[in-house]
Amino acid sequence: SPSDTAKDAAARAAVALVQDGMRLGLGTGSTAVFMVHRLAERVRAEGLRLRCAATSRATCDLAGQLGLRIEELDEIGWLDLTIDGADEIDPDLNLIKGGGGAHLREKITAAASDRMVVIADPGKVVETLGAFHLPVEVIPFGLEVTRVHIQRLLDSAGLSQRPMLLRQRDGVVFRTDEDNVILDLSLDCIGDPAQLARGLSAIPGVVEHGLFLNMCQLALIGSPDGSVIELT
Ligand code: DER
Repeated sequence: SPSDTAKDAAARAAVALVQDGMRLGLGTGSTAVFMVHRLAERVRAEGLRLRCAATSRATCDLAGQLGLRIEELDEIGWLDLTIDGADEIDPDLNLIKGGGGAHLREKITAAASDRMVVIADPGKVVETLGAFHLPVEVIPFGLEVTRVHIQRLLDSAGLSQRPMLLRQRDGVVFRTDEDNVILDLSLDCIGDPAQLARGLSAIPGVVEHGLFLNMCQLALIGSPDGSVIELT
């Protein structure tokens, strides 16, 4: 499909940045799947020696099946580059991530990297963050209390009475790799992402939110015709 062509083009452009001996963070999601396949092709073709940390069990399993050497982040210690997808990318390269439910490990991994490169199709590029729901990973204990705290925060930010849905998958409550749950906040438009990020992080039951601010240095946006635009 045109979207797959765009994702694969972005994935190939990111994989072209990988150098022998690099320590890599491997992202999660459908665009990251293209990236892992293209990376495995390069490793097989060129005998690249890489150390890779996965941002989810799903990515770990896929990478392992494709013959990539996967290690725990703590075994590697620090990464040269993390390549990951995004749900929204604004002009400052601030992101909403978490559509695939992996944003906690993704943020830890990106924060353990010298560089974060995002790969995406054109539909992810927005003027203002918020049209995509904002995922918030929450400890199940005290979930309803946490909801109250989040609602009060949103009220204070002029974002009151917005849906806050407990994410389901296949009819049951979705659980993250850490066995937490996710509240998806429908905010439409986030005027001050930094303020919202600070407020969410201060709520006791909140583990991590999907706002990735000042973390991405380059976004590779693939097109259905196979070309790639670089946003920096
Ligand atoms: O869950 C995530 O953060 C994913 O990276 C997501 O944001 C992008 O997934 P996609 O490449 O399938 O759109």
